[in-house]
Amino acid sequence: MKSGFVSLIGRPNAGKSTLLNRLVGTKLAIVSDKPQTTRNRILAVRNYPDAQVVFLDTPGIHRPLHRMNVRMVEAAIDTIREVDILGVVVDASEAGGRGQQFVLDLVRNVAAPVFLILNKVDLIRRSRLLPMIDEHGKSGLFAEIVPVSAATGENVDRLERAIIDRLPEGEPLYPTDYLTDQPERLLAAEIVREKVLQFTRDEIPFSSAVLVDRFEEPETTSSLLKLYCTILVERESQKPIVIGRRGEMIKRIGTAAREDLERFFGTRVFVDLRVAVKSEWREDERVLTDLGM
Ligand SMILES: Nc1nc2c(ncn2[C@@H]2O[C@H](COP(=O)(O)OP(=O)(O)O)[C@@H](O)[C@H]2O)c(=O)[nH]1
Ligand SMILES: [Mg+2]
Repeated sequence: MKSGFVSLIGRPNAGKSTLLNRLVGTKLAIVSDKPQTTRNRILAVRNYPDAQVVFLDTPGIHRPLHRMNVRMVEAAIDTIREVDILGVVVDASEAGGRGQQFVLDLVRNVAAPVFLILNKVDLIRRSRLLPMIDEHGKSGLFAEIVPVSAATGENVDRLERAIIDRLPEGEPLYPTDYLTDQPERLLAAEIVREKVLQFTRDEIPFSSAVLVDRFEEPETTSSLLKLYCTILVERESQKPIVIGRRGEMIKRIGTAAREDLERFFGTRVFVDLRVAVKSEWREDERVLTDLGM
Protein backbone atom coordinates (compact mmCIF):
# COMPACT_ATOMS: atom_id res chain seq x y z
CA MET A 1 0.00 0.00 0.00
CA LYS A 2 1.15 3.51 -0.77
CA SER A 3 -0.03 6.84 0.56
CA GLY A 4 0.90 10.49 0.62
CA PHE A 5 0.16 14.12 -0.11
CA VAL A 6 0.27 15.70 -3.55
CA SER A 7 -0.13 19.45 -3.94
CA LEU A 8 -1.27 21.12 -7.15
CA ILE A 9 0.26 24.55 -7.46
CA GLY A 10 0.63 27.00 -10.32
CA ARG A 11 -0.47 30.25 -11.87
CA PRO A 12 -4.10 31.35 -11.69
CA ASN A 13 -6.26 29.69 -14.39
CA ALA A 14 -3.82 26.86 -15.13
CA GLY A 15 -6.61 24.38 -14.40
CA LYS A 16 -5.61 23.15 -10.93
CA SER A 17 -9.16 23.00 -9.62
CA THR A 18 -10.48 21.32 -12.76
CA LEU A 19 -7.74 18.73 -12.36
CA LEU A 20 -8.50 18.18 -8.67
CA ASN A 21 -12.17 17.62 -9.46
CA ARG A 22 -11.21 15.20 -12.22
CA LEU A 23 -8.80 13.30 -9.95
CA VAL A 24 -11.34 12.77 -7.17
CA GLY A 25 -14.35 12.40 -9.46
CA THR A 26 -16.40 15.01 -7.59
CA LYS A 27 -16.74 18.70 -8.04
CA LEU A 28 -15.22 19.96 -4.80
CA ALA A 29 -13.43 23.02 -6.09
CA ILE A 30 -15.26 25.70 -8.01
CA VAL A 31 -13.92 26.58 -11.44
CA SER A 32 -14.16 29.69 -13.58
CA ASP A 33 -12.47 31.39 -16.46
CA LYS A 34 -11.58 34.29 -14.12
CA PRO A 35 -8.23 34.18 -12.34
CA GLN A 36 -8.05 33.84 -8.55
CA THR A 37 -11.18 31.73 -8.31
CA THR A 38 -9.78 29.42 -5.63
CA ARG A 39 -9.20 31.18 -2.32
CA ASN A 40 -8.54 28.29 0.07
CA ARG A 41 -6.40 25.21 0.11
CA ILE A 42 -8.74 22.30 -0.56
CA LEU A 43 -7.86 18.80 0.57
CA ALA A 44 -9.42 15.88 -1.26
CA VAL A 45 -8.80 12.17 -0.87
CA ARG A 46 -8.77 9.58 -3.62
CA ASN A 47 -8.58 5.89 -2.85
CA TYR A 48 -7.08 3.46 -5.34
CA PRO A 49 -6.85 -0.31 -4.88
CA ASP A 50 -3.18 -0.01 -3.96
CA ALA A 51 -2.88 3.59 -2.75
CA GLN A 52 -4.48 6.54 -1.05
CA VAL A 53 -3.56 9.91 -2.52
CA VAL A 54 -4.39 13.12 -0.67
CA PHE A 55 -4.56 15.90 -3.23
CA LEU A 56 -4.32 19.57 -2.30
CA ASP A 57 -5.78 22.21 -4.61
CA THR A 58 -4.35 25.66 -3.97
CA PRO A 59 -4.98 29.29 -4.95
CA GLY A 60 -3.02 30.46 -7.97
CA ILE A 61 0.33 32.07 -7.26
CA HIS A 62 0.22 35.75 -8.20
CA ARG A 63 1.44 39.12 -6.99
CA PRO A 64 -0.81 39.90 -4.02
CA LEU A 65 -2.31 43.38 -3.80
CA HIS A 66 -4.64 42.79 -0.84
CA ARG A 67 -4.37 41.03 2.49
CA MET A 68 -6.74 38.40 1.11
CA ASN A 69 -4.36 37.67 -1.73
CA VAL A 70 -1.39 37.46 0.62
CA ARG A 71 -3.25 34.72 2.50
CA MET A 72 -4.13 32.99 -0.75
CA VAL A 73 -0.56 32.89 -2.01
CA GLU A 74 0.71 31.79 1.41
CA ALA A 75 -1.80 28.95 1.45
CA ALA A 76 -0.35 27.73 -1.84
CA ILE A 77 3.31 28.20 -0.99
CA ASP A 78 2.91 26.61 2.45
CA THR A 79 2.06 23.30 0.80
CA ILE A 80 5.36 23.13 -1.10
CA ARG A 81 7.38 21.74 1.77
CA GLU A 82 4.62 19.61 3.26
CA VAL A 83 3.97 17.16 0.47
CA ASP A 84 5.37 13.92 -0.89
CA ILE A 85 4.98 15.04 -4.50
CA LEU A 86 4.60 18.53 -5.86
CA GLY A 87 2.49 18.95 -9.00
CA VAL A 88 3.18 22.15 -10.86
CA VAL A 89 0.26 22.77 -13.20
CA VAL A 90 0.98 24.85 -16.28
CA ASP A 91 -1.39 25.97 -19.03
CA ALA A 92 0.39 24.48 -22.05
CA SER A 93 -1.69 26.57 -24.44
CA GLU A 94 -0.17 29.80 -23.17
CA ALA A 95 3.33 31.16 -23.45
CA GLY A 96 4.99 31.08 -20.05
CA GLY A 97 5.85 34.54 -18.80
CA ARG A 98 7.46 35.93 -15.70
CA GLY A 99 4.66 34.63 -13.48
CA GLN A 100 5.33 31.10 -14.59
CA GLN A 101 9.05 31.57 -14.10
CA PHE A 102 8.35 32.72 -10.54
CA VAL A 103 6.49 29.47 -9.84
CA LEU A 104 9.27 27.35 -11.39
CA ASP A 105 11.84 29.17 -9.26
CA LEU A 106 9.85 28.34 -6.13
CA VAL A 107 10.22 24.62 -6.71
CA ARG A 108 13.93 24.72 -7.50
CA ASN A 109 15.22 23.38 -4.19
CA VAL A 110 12.32 21.22 -3.14
CA ALA A 111 13.27 17.82 -1.77
CA ALA A 112 10.07 16.08 -2.94
CA PRO A 113 9.80 14.97 -6.56
CA VAL A 114 8.34 17.74 -8.69
CA PHE A 115 5.95 16.82 -11.50
CA LEU A 116 5.36 19.25 -14.32
CA ILE A 117 1.75 18.85 -15.41
CA LEU A 118 1.25 20.37 -18.84
CA ASN A 119 -2.49 20.97 -18.83
CA LYS A 120 -4.98 21.93 -21.56
CA VAL A 121 -3.32 19.80 -24.24
CA ASP A 122 -6.73 19.61 -25.91
CA LEU A 123 -6.11 23.22 -26.98
CA ILE A 124 -2.74 22.71 -28.68
CA ARG A 125 -1.36 20.90 -31.68
CA ARG A 126 0.41 17.61 -30.95
CA SER A 127 3.50 18.86 -32.78
CA ARG A 128 3.96 21.60 -30.19
CA LEU A 129 3.98 19.19 -27.29
CA LEU A 130 7.25 17.34 -27.81
CA PRO A 131 9.45 20.45 -28.06
CA MET A 132 7.74 21.77 -24.95
CA ILE A 133 8.45 18.59 -23.00
CA ASP A 134 12.03 18.65 -24.29
CA GLU A 135 12.54 22.23 -23.24
CA HIS A 136 11.27 21.68 -19.70
CA GLY A 137 13.15 18.38 -19.47
CA LYS A 138 16.42 20.23 -19.99
CA SER A 139 15.88 22.27 -16.84
CA GLY A 140 16.43 19.14 -14.78
CA LEU A 141 13.82 20.35 -12.30
CA PHE A 142 11.22 17.69 -12.88
CA ALA A 143 10.92 14.07 -11.86
CA GLU A 144 8.12 13.67 -14.41
CA ILE A 145 6.60 15.77 -17.16
CA VAL A 146 3.05 14.71 -17.93
CA PRO A 147 0.78 16.30 -20.53
CA VAL A 148 -2.90 16.09 -19.62
CA SER A 149 -6.26 17.62 -20.29
CA ALA A 150 -8.10 18.14 -17.04
CA ALA A 151 -11.15 19.12 -19.08
CA THR A 152 -11.38 15.96 -21.20
CA GLY A 153 -9.55 13.63 -18.82
CA GLU A 154 -6.99 12.73 -21.45
CA ASN A 155 -3.86 11.14 -19.96
CA VAL A 156 -4.98 11.79 -16.39
CA ASP A 157 -4.75 8.04 -15.72
CA ARG A 158 -1.07 8.15 -16.69
CA LEU A 159 -0.53 11.02 -14.27
CA GLU A 160 -2.20 9.01 -11.51
CA ARG A 161 -0.02 5.98 -12.18
CA ALA A 162 3.13 8.11 -12.17
CA ILE A 163 2.08 9.66 -8.86
CA ILE A 164 1.38 6.30 -7.22
CA ASP A 165 4.73 4.97 -8.45
CA ARG A 166 6.57 7.74 -6.64
CA LEU A 167 4.58 7.78 -3.41
CA PRO A 168 6.12 6.28 -0.29
CA GLU A 169 4.85 3.02 1.14
CA GLY A 170 2.31 3.67 3.84
CA GLU A 171 -1.09 2.98 5.29
CA PRO A 172 -4.03 5.23 4.34
CA LEU A 173 -3.85 8.62 6.05
CA TYR A 174 -7.62 9.12 6.15
CA PRO A 175 -10.58 6.77 6.52
CA THR A 176 -11.54 5.45 3.08
CA ASP A 177 -14.92 7.21 3.19
CA TYR A 178 -13.32 10.60 3.93
CA LEU A 179 -13.51 12.91 0.91
CA THR A 180 -12.56 16.46 1.86
CA ASP A 181 -11.70 18.81 4.70
CA GLN A 182 -14.06 21.47 3.35
CA PRO A 183 -17.06 21.86 5.68
CA GLU A 184 -20.42 21.53 3.94
CA ARG A 185 -21.37 25.15 4.63
CA LEU A 186 -18.19 26.33 2.95
CA LEU A 187 -18.79 24.07 -0.06
CA ALA A 188 -22.29 25.55 -0.30
CA ALA A 189 -20.97 29.12 -0.15
CA GLU A 190 -18.44 28.29 -2.85
CA ILE A 191 -21.16 27.05 -5.17
CA VAL A 192 -22.99 30.36 -4.75
CA ARG A 193 -19.74 32.23 -5.40
CA GLU A 194 -19.14 30.22 -8.54
CA LYS A 195 -22.46 31.46 -9.93
CA VAL A 196 -21.57 35.04 -9.02
CA LEU A 197 -18.31 34.62 -10.97
CA GLN A 198 -20.10 32.98 -13.87
CA PHE A 199 -22.84 35.54 -14.37
CA THR A 200 -21.25 38.86 -13.39
CA ARG A 201 -18.41 40.62 -15.12
CA ASP A 202 -15.63 43.08 -14.60
CA GLU A 203 -14.78 43.92 -11.04
CA ILE A 204 -17.40 41.80 -9.24
CA PRO A 205 -15.50 38.48 -9.36
CA PHE A 206 -12.53 39.94 -7.52
CA SER A 207 -14.40 42.05 -5.02
CA SER A 208 -17.14 39.68 -3.93
CA ALA A 209 -17.33 36.99 -1.29
CA VAL A 210 -20.09 34.78 0.03
CA LEU A 211 -20.71 34.48 3.76
CA VAL A 212 -23.01 31.80 5.12
CA ASP A 213 -25.45 33.29 7.62
CA ARG A 214 -27.32 30.03 8.24
CA PHE A 215 -26.96 26.48 6.99
CA GLU A 216 -29.79 24.22 8.13
CA GLU A 217 -29.59 20.56 7.33
CA PRO A 218 -32.90 18.88 6.50
CA GLU A 219 -34.56 17.41 9.57
CA THR A 220 -36.23 14.60 7.68
CA THR A 221 -35.40 13.07 4.32
CA SER A 222 -38.34 14.90 2.77
CA SER A 223 -37.56 18.37 4.15
CA LEU A 224 -35.35 21.05 2.65
CA LEU A 225 -31.74 21.95 3.22
CA LYS A 226 -31.81 25.69 3.86
CA LEU A 227 -28.97 28.02 2.96
CA TYR A 228 -28.96 31.72 3.83
CA CYS A 229 -26.03 33.69 2.41
CA THR A 230 -24.81 37.23 2.15
CA ILE A 231 -22.93 38.19 -0.98
CA LEU A 232 -20.41 40.83 0.03
CA VAL A 233 -19.32 43.49 -2.40
CA GLU A 234 -16.93 46.37 -1.84
CA ARG A 235 -18.86 49.34 -3.17
CA GLU A 236 -22.44 50.61 -3.31
CA SER A 237 -22.16 50.77 -7.10
CA GLN A 238 -21.57 47.00 -7.23
CA LYS A 239 -24.75 46.12 -5.38
CA PRO A 240 -27.14 46.81 -8.28
CA ILE A 241 -24.92 44.75 -10.59
CA VAL A 242 -25.30 41.68 -8.38
CA ILE A 243 -29.01 42.28 -7.81
CA GLY A 244 -29.75 43.10 -11.44
CA ARG A 245 -32.76 44.76 -13.00
CA ARG A 246 -35.82 43.88 -10.93
CA GLY A 247 -33.70 41.33 -9.10
CA GLU A 248 -33.06 39.26 -12.20
CA MET A 249 -29.36 38.68 -11.56
CA ILE A 250 -29.67 37.59 -7.95
CA LYS A 251 -32.51 35.31 -8.92
CA ARG A 252 -30.40 33.74 -11.65
CA ILE A 253 -27.51 33.22 -9.23
CA GLY A 254 -29.84 31.67 -6.66
CA THR A 255 -31.53 29.33 -9.12
CA ALA A 256 -28.28 28.07 -10.64
CA ALA A 257 -26.75 27.61 -7.19
CA ARG A 258 -29.82 25.74 -5.96
CA GLU A 259 -29.66 23.31 -8.89
CA ASP A 260 -26.00 22.53 -8.21
CA LEU A 261 -26.54 22.29 -4.47
CA GLU A 262 -29.40 19.83 -4.95
CA ARG A 263 -27.18 17.65 -7.11
CA PHE A 264 -24.30 17.86 -4.66
CA PHE A 265 -26.24 17.22 -1.47
CA GLY A 266 -28.81 14.89 -3.02
CA THR A 267 -31.68 16.72 -1.36
CA ARG A 268 -34.02 19.59 -2.12
CA VAL A 269 -32.54 22.96 -1.26
CA PHE A 270 -33.85 26.40 -0.39
CA VAL A 271 -31.49 29.30 -1.09
CA ASP A 272 -31.88 32.82 0.29
CA LEU A 273 -29.39 35.45 -0.90
CA ARG A 274 -28.79 39.00 0.29
CA VAL A 275 -26.25 41.51 -0.91
CA ALA A 276 -24.31 43.70 1.49
CA VAL A 277 -21.63 46.33 0.99
CA LYS A 278 -18.51 46.15 3.10
CA SER A 279 -15.72 48.34 1.87
CA GLU A 280 -12.24 46.90 1.95
CA TRP A 281 -13.35 43.51 3.19
CA ARG A 282 -10.33 42.05 1.41
CA GLU A 283 -8.15 43.78 4.01
CA ASP A 284 -10.29 42.73 6.98
CA GLU A 285 -8.71 39.88 8.95
CA ARG A 286 -11.99 38.99 10.65
CA VAL A 287 -13.92 38.69 7.42
CA LEU A 288 -11.10 36.63 5.90
CA THR A 289 -11.19 34.28 8.87
CA ASP A 290 -14.99 33.99 8.58
CA LEU A 291 -14.45 33.02 4.97
CA GLY A 292 -12.27 30.11 6.08
CA MET A 293 -9.10 31.78 4.84
N1 LIG B 1 -9.67 23.57 -22.74
C1 LIG B 1 -9.36 23.31 -21.47
N2 LIG B 1 -9.76 24.17 -20.51
C2 LIG B 1 -9.43 23.89 -19.23
C3 LIG B 1 -8.69 22.73 -18.88
N3 LIG B 1 -8.51 22.74 -17.54
C4 LIG B 1 -9.13 23.86 -17.08
N4 LIG B 1 -9.68 24.56 -18.10
C5 LIG B 1 -10.42 25.83 -18.01
O1 LIG B 1 -9.52 26.83 -17.54
C6 LIG B 1 -10.19 27.76 -16.68
C7 LIG B 1 -9.52 27.80 -15.33
O2 LIG B 1 -9.71 26.55 -14.70
P1 LIG B 1 -9.57 26.39 -13.13
O3 LIG B 1 -9.62 24.93 -12.83
O4 LIG B 1 -10.50 27.28 -12.39
O5 LIG B 1 -8.06 26.91 -12.94
P2 LIG B 1 -7.24 27.22 -11.59
O6 LIG B 1 -7.33 28.70 -11.38
O7 LIG B 1 -5.84 26.79 -11.87
O8 LIG B 1 -7.87 26.42 -10.49
C8 LIG B 1 -11.64 27.28 -16.62
O9 LIG B 1 -12.38 28.03 -17.57
C9 LIG B 1 -11.55 25.82 -17.00
O10 LIG B 1 -12.73 25.33 -17.56
C10 LIG B 1 -8.29 21.83 -19.94
O11 LIG B 1 -7.64 20.80 -19.75
N5 LIG B 1 -8.65 22.20 -21.21
MG1 LIG C 1 -8.61 27.01 -8.74
